[in-house]
Amino acid sequence: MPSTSTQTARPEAAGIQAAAELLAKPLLELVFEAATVHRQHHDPRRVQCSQLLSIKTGGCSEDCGYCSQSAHFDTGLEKEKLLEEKVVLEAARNAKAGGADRFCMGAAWREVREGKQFDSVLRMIGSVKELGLETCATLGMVDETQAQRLAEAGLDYYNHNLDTSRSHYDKVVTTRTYDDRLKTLNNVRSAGMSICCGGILGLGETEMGRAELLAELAAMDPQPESVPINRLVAIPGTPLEDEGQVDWADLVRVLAAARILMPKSMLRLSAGREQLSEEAQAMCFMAGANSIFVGEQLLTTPNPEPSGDAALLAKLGLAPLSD
Ligand code: SAM
Ligand code: DTB
Ligand code: SF4
Repeated sequence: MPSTSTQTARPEAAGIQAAAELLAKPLLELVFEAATVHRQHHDPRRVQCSQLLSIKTGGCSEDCGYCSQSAHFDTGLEKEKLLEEKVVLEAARNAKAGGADRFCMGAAWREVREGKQFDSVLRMIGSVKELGLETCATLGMVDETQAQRLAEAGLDYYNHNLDTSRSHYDKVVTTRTYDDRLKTLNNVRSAGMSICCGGILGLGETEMGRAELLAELAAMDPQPESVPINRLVAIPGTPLEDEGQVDWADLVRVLAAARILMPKSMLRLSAGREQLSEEAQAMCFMAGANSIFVGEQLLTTPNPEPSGDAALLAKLGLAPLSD
């Protein structure tokens, strides 16, 4: 399909069908296939470790139905100002000391606006980079100029998730469109940054919806360098507070299919690890996950204890990239 854009190529029906067929395979056959692909493209004993920090929490004008930080829902979260640069730098230093190789700064913004706050974020990125960490930010929508400024400040990755399928999107978010998301991803790519883009399982989507999301991610050219697969952390007060937990086997299925469809991408077993057993996490790594969030906190919700993660990786014979 000819396209002038690197990011907005729509998945062909065949791509969706291929993803659906993978998801329908017997679980262990699928995991074996994914593990084989994983070994052709990655060192299966290495795990990339990112640490998150919410640099601007709460009060967001978007209505993402899963999010603790949307101003549309009463989740009990206190709205905070942008953190001071020295606080962010201290957190990045601690993340590095704890074994993270990438530091990801998240802001509850609908979009970036030029001004003092953005200038401050640009300085944060520069200082984190100087510590010798990879840098990542997730700040909502960005235009071409803003993406360029982020790249010039030293930003390696921009996280902007598609979250779910195009067909399910407006059941989850009404304040922006799927094409808005793709536009930002395009701007990020044009500025030469790497893309971190994935989704959330447990938003009331069907299995076909998961296939659509996977096909949408896999159709990006080039494919995202980093693909986070989040398991919904149900937040009281949000429209999705009563969604049942995604079964671990379905999470493994999606990770395995993602590994086969995006062989070179780093695949992150992302939010939702707190509620996953060690055995289930082991299966996720077997299926090709090779990246996690480390540290006690994600953005506004807890993550597994660092000591427990270190013990789990050691038990499985895995090592952080920074080792
Ligand atoms: N405001 C920016 C945006 O939406 O792009 C950046 C921050 S936002 C919190 C980053 C991503 O976190 C979302 O796209 C979503 O995939 C993920 N996320 C947010 N709340 C979540 C939850 N309760 N469970 C799982 N993932 C979640
Ligand atoms: C991503 O895919 N997951 C991260 C990161 N990108 C920014 C965020 C997870 C947030 C989980 C809910 C919370 O802690 O607020
Ligand atoms: Fe705002 Fe991002 Fe949360 Fe949506 S996911 S409400 S854009 S912080």
